[in-house]
Amino acid sequence: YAQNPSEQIRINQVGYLEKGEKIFVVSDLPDKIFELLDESKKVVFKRNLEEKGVWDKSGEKVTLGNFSTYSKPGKYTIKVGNHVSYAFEIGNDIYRGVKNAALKSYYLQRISMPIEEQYAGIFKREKGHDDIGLLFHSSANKSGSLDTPGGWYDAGDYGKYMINAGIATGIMLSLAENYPDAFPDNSLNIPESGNNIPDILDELKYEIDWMLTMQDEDGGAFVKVTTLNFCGMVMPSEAPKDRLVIGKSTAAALHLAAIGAMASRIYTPYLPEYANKCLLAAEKAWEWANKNPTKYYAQNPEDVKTGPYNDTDLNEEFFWANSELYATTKKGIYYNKIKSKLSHFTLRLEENWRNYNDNIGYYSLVNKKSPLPENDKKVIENRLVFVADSLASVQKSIPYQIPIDHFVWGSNSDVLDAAIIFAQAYELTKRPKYLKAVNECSDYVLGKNATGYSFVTGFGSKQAMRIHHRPSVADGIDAPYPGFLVGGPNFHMQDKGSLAASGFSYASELPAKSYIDEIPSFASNEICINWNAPLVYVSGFLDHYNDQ
Ligand code: 9MR
Repeated sequence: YAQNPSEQIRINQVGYLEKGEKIFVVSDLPDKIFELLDESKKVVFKRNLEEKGVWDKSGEKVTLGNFSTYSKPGKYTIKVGNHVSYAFEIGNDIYRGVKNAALKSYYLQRISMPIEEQYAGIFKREKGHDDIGLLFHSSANKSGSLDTPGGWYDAGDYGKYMINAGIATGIMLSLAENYPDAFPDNSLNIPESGNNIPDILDELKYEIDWMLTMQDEDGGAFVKVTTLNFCGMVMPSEAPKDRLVIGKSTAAALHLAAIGAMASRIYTPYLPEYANKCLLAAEKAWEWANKNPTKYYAQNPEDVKTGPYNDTDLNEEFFWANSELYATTKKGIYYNKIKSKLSHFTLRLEENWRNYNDNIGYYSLVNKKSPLPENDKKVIENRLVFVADSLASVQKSIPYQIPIDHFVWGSNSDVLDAAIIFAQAYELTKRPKYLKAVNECSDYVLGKNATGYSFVTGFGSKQAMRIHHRPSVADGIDAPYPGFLVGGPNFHMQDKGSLAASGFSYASELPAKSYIDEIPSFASNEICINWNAPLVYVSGFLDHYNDQ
């Protein structure tokens, strides 16, 4: 055999579920068959590889292997010619570790409390920012100061942004509502574990509590809390404290309205008073947004250089807020605003913070607990299944078996956001093909992709290691913080300049390979709360259905 594991066999490096789909990709090898070897190197399965031709997005000649019918748990490698893959597992708890780490990563991003060794092990760190008595930027049009503690750092930077907070918590609240058993109390080892509330709701509450502090007295919501510029690669406790409350926008208010409404519904059984508070905040934010429907945060003010999350098309945000408020209150005023749009469900790829929030609204409307009349649910269901089917046919046509072939900033999360549509279609129809489709998307981020990396830190044989994440860089520990999904291939490569300044360049500029595991690559190797959210969803979903 070749001495080292082969980079040309692209597998899910964590492993495959016993009854699940088991597909891998071979890049640029002429061989026509593959063998599955058990731990003693005995051949236990042998099949032909399927030729897929050359993929223009990666420039590779691709063949596909499928050993789905083999299901015996254990540790295996795949052999093609004299190439042998990394070792991987077949088992039913493949996603347990991934899902727990993916959600636990949010604890590590908490802003206003020390991250303690008993919960974080070697990733313990000092408290970052109190965010008490922060001044307003002129764009917020407000005097005085604001206490706005808590929440999660957005990404590799130390900002907190309402828009991204909304989409990230929205996706995970949706999981928590559909699969209340996915992260029960005591599953995560976070400070609130043991309080009789599912750990996922404890973790999300840390962010929602912060979002509530961003509401102005008139119901509107401020846009973000950041310094004027991004800071250097220092620990949170060393980072500048002169943060400002910046902007006030319709989009921020609508994200607060949607999340407040979801939270009110989902926390009612555990924290009824809190649920009430969330609903009041949501209704106030909604009223403000309807009175001020075009207060866009269209771009950063000139002196502000942090993330803009700018959006001037708020149709999705209005739909989302209306849907959640309807699902929570059943009121006709909200129903009237959504009823003509029930058949509009679609996947707008790219930038879930801008484009995917109405999708969450549809998920809330169509789920079992939703008060929407059955005939209306049917309208959404038909459309959702139609979209899932079209994505599934795209997936079949792409050699790596993913439903997208457009790779922009955060593309890894686009794959997983699409996977959530398959998950929803599975929930509605129980057709196995959708479960398989989710599986294959998940394989992609764990190594079955054109870069050969597992894009989830802490998981897989060839993991993303040098992530653009200030604490991971500054903490002096080789390993990055675990459980994070990096942005992934991004053919726009907006960070070429920063990379060049540090002596790096992308090894390939082909779209599916435009990724580099180096710290300065903020456009392909950063982590972000809105990208991890669909990872939490998809791994939570697959773990829930691990023996189907
Ligand atoms: O995810 C965001 C991407 O869609 C935008 O194109 C990009 C540039 O505006 O910003 C990304 O979000 C970053 C945010 O602005 C600041 N925190 C880190 C985010 C992930 O890179």
